[in-house]
Amino acid sequence: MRFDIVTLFPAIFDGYLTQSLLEKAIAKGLVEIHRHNLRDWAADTPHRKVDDRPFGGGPGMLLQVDVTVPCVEDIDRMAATPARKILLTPQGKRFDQRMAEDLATSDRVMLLCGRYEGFDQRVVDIVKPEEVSVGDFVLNGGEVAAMTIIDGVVRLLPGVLGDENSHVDDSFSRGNRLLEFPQYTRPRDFRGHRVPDVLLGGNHEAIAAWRAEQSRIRTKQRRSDLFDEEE
Ligand code: 6GU
Repeated sequence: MRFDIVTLFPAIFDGYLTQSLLEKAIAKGLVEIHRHNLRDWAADTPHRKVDDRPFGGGPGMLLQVDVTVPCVEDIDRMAATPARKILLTPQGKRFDQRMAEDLATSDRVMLLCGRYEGFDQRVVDIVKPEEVSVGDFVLNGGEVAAMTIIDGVVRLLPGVLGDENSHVDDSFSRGNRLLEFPQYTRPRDFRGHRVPDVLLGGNHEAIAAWRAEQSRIRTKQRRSDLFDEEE
């Protein structure tokens, strides 16, 4: 799977791409991540401007359509097939596990990271990206959101995680829309905080029932909205 990231701050991704799981996935050839500095598409003036003030007034600066659209078109031509395009914005559809699972089936995803007040609306009208948000809060730019999406998608690609099934039981995954149950390891007793007896008894049916019940209790207490969600 190939990701193309369009950003004014490619260096934000430096540490992330050289971190263990991503670095290994890249080394194995399971994923390619290409960063593109939007400024490289700026007109060749001394300041290489990529943004301007909004018509009609208002705070902040907008990323310009005549810089962004040619950038997207050029990147699309860098591989055999055009990319599925995602524009990161707090105005977008909320990213969730279902979207991660769907994206993991794509060969190529382009992530457009906004800064300032965002992109000129005509970028959306012309490129027709999916607009995606990672939650109901405001970030300084799309870069951290793009990393969130890459992180959520890459771990679903076959061969990336050590154990092929290790994401099947994850909270929110297809087989499980509830939160995970609590887990314990040694020591059995730490300052009087004891591991629940059922987990030490070796009765696998009882353990499975306890875990299912704990998942239900947690989900009801913390995320009752997940119970109302339809498939
Ligand atoms: Cl995708 N971008 C920005 N700037 N803020 C956000 C976001 C995205 N998702 C939630 N907040």
